[in-house]
Amino acid sequence: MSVALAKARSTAFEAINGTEEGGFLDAVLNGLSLPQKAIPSRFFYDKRGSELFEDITRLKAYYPTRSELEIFDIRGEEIAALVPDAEAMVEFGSGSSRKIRAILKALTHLRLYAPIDISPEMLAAEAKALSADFPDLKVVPIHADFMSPVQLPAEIRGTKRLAFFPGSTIGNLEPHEAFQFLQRVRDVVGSSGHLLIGVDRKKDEATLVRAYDDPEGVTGAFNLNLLVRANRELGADFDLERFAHEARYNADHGRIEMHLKSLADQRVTIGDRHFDFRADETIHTENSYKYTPDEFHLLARAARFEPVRSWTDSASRFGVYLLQNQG
Ligand code: AVJ
Repeated sequence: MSVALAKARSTAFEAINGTEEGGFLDAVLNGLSLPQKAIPSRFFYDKRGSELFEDITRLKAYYPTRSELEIFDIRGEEIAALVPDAEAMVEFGSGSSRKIRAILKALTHLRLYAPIDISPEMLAAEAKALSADFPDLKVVPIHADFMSPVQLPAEIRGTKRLAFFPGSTIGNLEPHEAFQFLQRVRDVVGSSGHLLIGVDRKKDEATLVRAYDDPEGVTGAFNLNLLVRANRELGADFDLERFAHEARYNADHGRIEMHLKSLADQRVTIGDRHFDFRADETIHTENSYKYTPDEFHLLARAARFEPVRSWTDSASRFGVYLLQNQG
């Protein structure tokens, strides 16, 4: 192994140590070796990527965050009345602080809030900020990868639990992974426990594509930041002038796809590995699946979650679903 590659390997492993799927370097080397080159979307979220995502959520074109917040604001009390016994809320992947605040404001009977997150910094910051604003709420951070089986602390295990998974993050999963994820959530909430989940809906293609290809170019910068990160962390030599952001709707699969498109025939080097690109060849960087209410109900029922009630925003763009474990 070359020195550059050895250094890149250790840096990547330090950055993402503990995740089952391994680090950024392996993901990039393996992903760029596929016939359809790909880099998994979870690597978007370095410091800069997390900031850019926060900017995305405030864009006019990116409706999901605004639509979901509208639902929590208007329907908060109605949601609270449907889960009168819930004592603890377990959030899968924290960092969505505007959403958790909107829902905690309505769910005044909750005693405990347990965010599960892979980032200890994110957990600590969120715990501190929420404890200040909700003094009666006990915050119990759980440091874990929410895609793996999670061991709940005893004080959470002994409560009636409501899981929270906003933001249509489930859309990043392949449908079979989403199904497996829902089964895992059932284990976390226990028998008769609930899940409150936000899921983006299918809609006209123009609205969908605009949300992932905003005129301000923020989503483009978010996508290209993967290459910036690879150059910095892995010593790759991606020429940022010769890749372009692309968002397309794949109607067959019901998903938005993001790609990074090579603007020329070119070769990229990472350590002692080379990757050749033809002009117009792409790196597939994200899937964001969209579900009609019927499709999502079908998926939920298959995973033995019974739909209790669902809501949408005034423009019928986004779905919030309250489900109950039937297992
Ligand atoms: C965080 C996965 C819900 O798919 O809408 C936003 C990520 N990517 N713009 C989404 C994202 C490009 C977002 N999720």
